[in-house]
Amino acid sequence: MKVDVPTLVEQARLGRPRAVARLISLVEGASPQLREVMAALAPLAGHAYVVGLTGSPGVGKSTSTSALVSAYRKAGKRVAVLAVDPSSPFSGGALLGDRIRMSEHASDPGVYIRSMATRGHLGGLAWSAPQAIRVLDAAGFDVVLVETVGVGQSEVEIASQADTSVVLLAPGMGDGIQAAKAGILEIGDVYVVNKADRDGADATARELNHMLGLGESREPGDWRPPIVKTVAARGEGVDEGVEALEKHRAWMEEHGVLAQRRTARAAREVETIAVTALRERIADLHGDRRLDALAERIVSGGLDPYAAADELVAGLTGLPGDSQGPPSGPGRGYASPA
Ligand SMILES: Nc1nc2c(ncn2[C@@H]2O[C@H](COP(=O)(O)OP(=O)(O)OP(=O)(O)O)[C@@H](O)[C@H]2O)c(=O)[nH]1
Ligand SMILES: [Mg+2]
Repeated sequence: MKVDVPTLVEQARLGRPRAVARLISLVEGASPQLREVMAALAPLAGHAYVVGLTGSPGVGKSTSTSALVSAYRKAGKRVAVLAVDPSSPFSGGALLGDRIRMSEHASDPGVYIRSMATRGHLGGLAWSAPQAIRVLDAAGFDVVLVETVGVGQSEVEIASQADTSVVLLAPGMGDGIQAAKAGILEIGDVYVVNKADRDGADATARELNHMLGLGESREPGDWRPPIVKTVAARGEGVDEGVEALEKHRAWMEEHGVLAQRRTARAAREVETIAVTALRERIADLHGDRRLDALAERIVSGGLDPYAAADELVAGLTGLPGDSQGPPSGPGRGYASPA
């Protein structure tokens, strides 16, 4: 069904949750009208502070998110929560628990909570998360909290979408080692050891501190990620967490890092959209006469496959192909994103 985009955007701007929900559904469903939506949103966005929260399943991300929502609400901010589930093609199901965990905010008009599934989408998380974030940003939320379950690459991906990345760990989950394995130690701007009411929280914090220190080659003025201990279920340590976030934000602003990160994020977004578009065009070529003609020339020995691919890419993009061939041997096709 065709959507009246200007009206929808206007209503979202007024904070109408149904309009916001509708726009995010357009993102989730990769609607053909997204182009129009994004054009309408572009001038409205760029104000929200985007915080990513990631960590192993059950570490306390949703509980912490809910506690952060309370803290920011107390400070008079409008807050949106985007719970991204990279493992599911359906939103809702797996995140039902989150909704219960955050139900205390359900009737607060200053809070918007939404879950989103990304699996099975072209471009996945890298494609859909920034667009959903832009919807929330344009809708006037001061803070957007993005919760992602730590499954492999997704947390590193989500970190690249946020202004500030929070990595959560909990004692007794072997999280320290897992964090090192998953590359999480590279992405945290703030570390939280949650469930500090349990044994081993100090040891986890120490281990983390040690691991973070190992790679240390920081210049004066560089950001040193703080480690905050919390009992999210009781709201303990949450104020310290907010303080760490605000410090990081101030540091980023002071050092031009915020603008840098946002520019890098936009660049990746454009890249993802462009690569997706190219890939679609290339996928459309199966059975295309141009492709068949090139293939016939390869078979007859008149053309090598790299030169043929160059010709194809040049024909699709209007750009000359890369005649250098692939950087790392066969198999790295033109359509694969970086
Ligand atoms: N003891 C203790 N339990 C906590 C604390 N914070 C959260 N929990 C509990 O840990 C469980 C998981 O919390 P969630 O907030 O759902 O964790 P999550 O990281 O969002 O989980 P997924 O979204 O499933 O990955 C719940 O039963 C919480 O009540 C805490 O500080 N201490
Ligand atoms: Mg959760």
